[in-house]
Amino acid sequence: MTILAAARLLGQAQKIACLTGAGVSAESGVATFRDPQTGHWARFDPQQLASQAGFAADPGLVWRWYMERLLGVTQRAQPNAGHRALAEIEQMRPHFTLVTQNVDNLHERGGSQNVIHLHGEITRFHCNRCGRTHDLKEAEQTAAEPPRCTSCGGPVRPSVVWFGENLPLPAMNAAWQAAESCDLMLVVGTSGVVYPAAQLPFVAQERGAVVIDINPEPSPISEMATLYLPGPSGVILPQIISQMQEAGLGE
Ligand code: BJW
Ligand code: ZN
Repeated sequence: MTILAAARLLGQAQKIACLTGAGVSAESGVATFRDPQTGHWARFDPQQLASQAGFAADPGLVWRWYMERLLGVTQRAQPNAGHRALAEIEQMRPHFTLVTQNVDNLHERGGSQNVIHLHGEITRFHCNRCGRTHDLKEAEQTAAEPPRCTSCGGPVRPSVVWFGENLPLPAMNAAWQAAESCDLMLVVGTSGVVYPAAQLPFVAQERGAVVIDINPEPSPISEMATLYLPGPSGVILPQIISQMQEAGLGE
């Protein structure tokens, strides 16, 4: 019943914004951050691995952790049914904006055309001192220490957003615009605890949008959502699409 309600709401909405988090990639074998057993932060200290202070204290440790994750994402993980379903909704509905906190690029590999990356991309690199972007060869990526910048000699780092760092302004602006102007926000696989991204569903709701949350576990967003669909996104999203197609709600 709730699946049908979600299909109807998605089929009727004029402008849809979607916010995704690590949960959408969980079924691709990519670890989330806050799962109490398998999440990154269950085993590692975020301040040590995802902050300027951590990088300054031990650049090699941070570099190796990210490069291991990069290998996992590029060589092992494949987009799952949830990524593919979101790409399909983008094709079915005229105004659909996908905003992700994920750095793994699985949305693009799953067929999504326009993806706004709030927390950067693990496949890109820049100098931590001067900001110059770098393309790295495989040998540089698998080195034990971060490569040095060819312009200033500073350490190169993955182009992801660490705690205490500002989010990329163009992505922030685009995400805020999507949240303020949508009439439906679909939230998928985020714990909704990291700001400013977690603010987006509230921005949408304050402007009168319907909020649908898909997550096996309740979160602050499922509590405020118009519709909460408990379950894995790789199962729930394809079910919604089937209902949209059955009811002729896709066009
Ligand atoms: C499934 C599923 C399935 C599982 N299907 N679902 C106090 C109050 C408020 C804010 C702050 C504060 N103190 C500091 C701040 C600011 C801070 C913040 O929000 N901290 C809070 C944690 C307290 N934010 C920042 O620092 C941000 N910058 C900023 O605010 O700049 C201004 C500023 C400047 C100077 C000083 C202070 C502020 C930057 C945030 C950057 C976040 N970076 C990371 C790492 C990125 C790089 C990397 O990949 O390593 O981003 S942290 C990590 O969390 C990552 C994620 O994008 C982000 C969000 O996590 P997400 O995606 O929600 O994952 P999980 O694991 O939390 O949840 C997964 C969910 O999926 C769960 O709910 C599962 O149930 C679900 N799930 N299987 C569907 N099959
Ligand atoms: Zn530099």
